[in-house]
Amino acid sequence: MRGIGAALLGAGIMLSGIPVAGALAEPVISQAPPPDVAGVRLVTVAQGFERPWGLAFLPDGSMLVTERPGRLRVVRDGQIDPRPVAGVPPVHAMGQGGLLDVALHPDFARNRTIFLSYAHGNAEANRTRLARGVLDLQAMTLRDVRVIFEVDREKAANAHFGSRILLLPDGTLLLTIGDGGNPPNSLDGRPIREMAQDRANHIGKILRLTEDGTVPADNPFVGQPGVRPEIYTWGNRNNQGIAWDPIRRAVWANEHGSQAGDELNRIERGRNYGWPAVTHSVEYRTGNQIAPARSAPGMADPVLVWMTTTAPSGLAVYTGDRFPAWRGDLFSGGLRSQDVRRIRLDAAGRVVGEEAIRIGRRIRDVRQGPDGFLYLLTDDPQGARILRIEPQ
Ligand SMILES: [Ca+2]
Repeated sequence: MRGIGAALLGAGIMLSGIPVAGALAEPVISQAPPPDVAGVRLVTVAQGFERPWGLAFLPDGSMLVTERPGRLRVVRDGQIDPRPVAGVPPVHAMGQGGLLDVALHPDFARNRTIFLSYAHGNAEANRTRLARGVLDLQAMTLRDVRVIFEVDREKAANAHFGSRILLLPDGTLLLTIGDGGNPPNSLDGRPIREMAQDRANHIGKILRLTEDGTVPADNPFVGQPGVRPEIYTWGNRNNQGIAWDPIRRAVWANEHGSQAGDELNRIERGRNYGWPAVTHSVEYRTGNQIAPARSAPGMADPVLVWMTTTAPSGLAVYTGDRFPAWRGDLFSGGLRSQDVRRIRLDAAGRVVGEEAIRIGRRIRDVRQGPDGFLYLLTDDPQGARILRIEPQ
């Protein structure tokens, strides 16, 4: 393993020292907070949300924001419409649960359809659901709401719902499902996180669904006995950022570790991402080992591991014109680190550098706006806001 700090010190010279083909499985280890991104400033676009979670841009530049207690808000010209959108399904708003992500249908301009992910149920029996509906902005109502998917079983406690939605260019979507949390959280008499290594359930997975919530015929495990056909990848702890990379035609996702060991993964169909059989992270508080190894044959290694916990949430691939030097780089939000990490990738998708834009607020979501700026959704207990990153 190598530290990314060393790679950054020497800029281009040391970058050439990063192994190329043949060493792709070896993750870059981020051991310490990286240097600052220079030449940016932050502009507050709107503020006053209550525990916001997901941000989506409408074609006209206005925005949809989910609030975990169960409200869908509309932001126009920096103003939060005082009326939440009516018709949103009832949610289980407790702990990490509630109304979570929002995403637009690829043909939104014509069909006005959006997707919402959320926790459904109660403290003893809950699960992640996905619904779709037609957004009527004149009436501020969601119509024709249908629950199109729910996790195959209920769990107790209120942790790790996952819940990012990513529309793919082929018209299908990915939905991340968390592992249900660390012990003592359990299911069927065993630690619930072990479900991530069992493909007979949806827990601790990234799922691939059609826009109606059904199974695409070309999913990796279709037809395999005892394996849920919605599964796209498995062994995922809790992905709260996922993004399509149009330059490398790849999917990237960040993932919370337990104590330390947060990950950035390149998501490839049918692969096992290891949790909790292999991990760089350790148990909270005790620091005890979770897994005997950090890597194993047949399991996908992360491309980047954060050993200083960022608690990653929100992920964007920058493709805009406002920051030409950033094109093709990843921007990963940090709840705990209260920053946004710029992860520089080469053309093949290898990590070649990391920098930080320090925000001083918990970052829940990161999106590129239609104007080419980067937007952040903060999860401050009070005064949560949308920030825009602009050149200084
Ligand atoms: Ca992993």
